[in-house]
Amino acid sequence: MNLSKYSLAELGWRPFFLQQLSLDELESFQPARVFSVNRNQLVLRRPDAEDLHLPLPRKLAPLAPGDWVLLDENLRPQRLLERQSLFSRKAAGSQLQEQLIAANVDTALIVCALNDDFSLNRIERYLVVAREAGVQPVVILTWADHCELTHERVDAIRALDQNLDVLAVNALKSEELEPLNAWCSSGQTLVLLGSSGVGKTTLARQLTGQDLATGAIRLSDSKGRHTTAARSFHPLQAGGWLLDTPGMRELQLPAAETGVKAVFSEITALAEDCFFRDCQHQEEPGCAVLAAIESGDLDSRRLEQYHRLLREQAQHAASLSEKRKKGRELSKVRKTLIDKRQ
Ligand SMILES: Nc1nc2c(ncn2[C@@H]2O[C@H](COP(=O)(O)OP(=O)(O)OP(=O)(O)O)[C@@H](O)[C@H]2O)c(=O)[nH]1
Ligand SMILES: [Mg+2]
Ligand SMILES: [Zn+2]
Repeated sequence: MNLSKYSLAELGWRPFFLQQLSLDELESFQPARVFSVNRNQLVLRRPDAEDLHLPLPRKLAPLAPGDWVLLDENLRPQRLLERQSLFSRKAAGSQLQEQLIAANVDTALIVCALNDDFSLNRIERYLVVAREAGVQPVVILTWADHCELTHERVDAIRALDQNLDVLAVNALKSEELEPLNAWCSSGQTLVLLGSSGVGKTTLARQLTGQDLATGAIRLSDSKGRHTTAARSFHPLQAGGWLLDTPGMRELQLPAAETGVKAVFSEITALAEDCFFRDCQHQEEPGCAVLAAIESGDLDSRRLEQYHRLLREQAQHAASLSEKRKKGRELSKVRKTLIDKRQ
């Protein structure tokens, strides 16, 4: 038998989850953490017990890796506990569907390579997703061994947010990753985010000591080949848990107005001084944001990206609320039909 040797606290259990249990649940239910989810199977990890492999429970909302569920005496999942944080993205190729990436994450390692693929716009996009999820971001720049602009690029990211932790590394060298241990201690949950080929699995190999598969990038354009497909947690050598994710060709934002406003906090602060309360910072007179661009205090790239991300998330938020409205109308029609039958 393959018993888990972890305690509840080591699996990431917190008072936040305990507080959600009723007295009855405390007596007869046990918590378990979702360690991986795929199309039809769920793996749950429990303290001092074997992992459970179950079909996806239909009565629970869609589950994400990292979720906590309560099991009844027959080890059937009965309830999903409220999440402390949730990462989602707009599912590729779909207008409406949101794809759950990970729940109850403490730190998001946003990975970007210091090669032709480097992009401040993309880092900002990931930062928005992290802030929206309520998760602390740490930016890791890989391929520092092949880059002559490392210092400039680190400075450019620090200029986005003075409090942001940024680390430039050669991901193949474990000693360069030691500063990351600060976020990896026992009970901590981390997720790796970034495009394909930036070195997420290379980092995961170093931090977990496991032999995970990586893939060579194309030399012509530094693009990866989408080597990682599954999503499941790996134990970190420093004690926590790490979720490696498949590289995303295009991370499309879910509804994320709060995240955008937080990542572009200097624009949010300037907007307080705009003449019009609902100023869109496009061409209005008395716009403090446009004045800051004029005087060189604000980079016009920042404002363009702010507008772009706000627009993108607004489109998704609008289509979601349309979908919910349609859902409500449909359930009203169903109810009327049922009422008529009775
Ligand atoms: N020289 C150098 N090579 C690196 C570095 N980081 C990653 N690589 C190489 O880049 C290639 C791609 O790395 P992976 O770790 O598979 O990338 P990934 O982000 O997991 O890619 P997907 O799974 O496709 O999303 C591998 O050949 C790595 O050895 C680095 O810092 N320096
Ligand atoms: Mg990978
Ligand atoms: Zn304005």
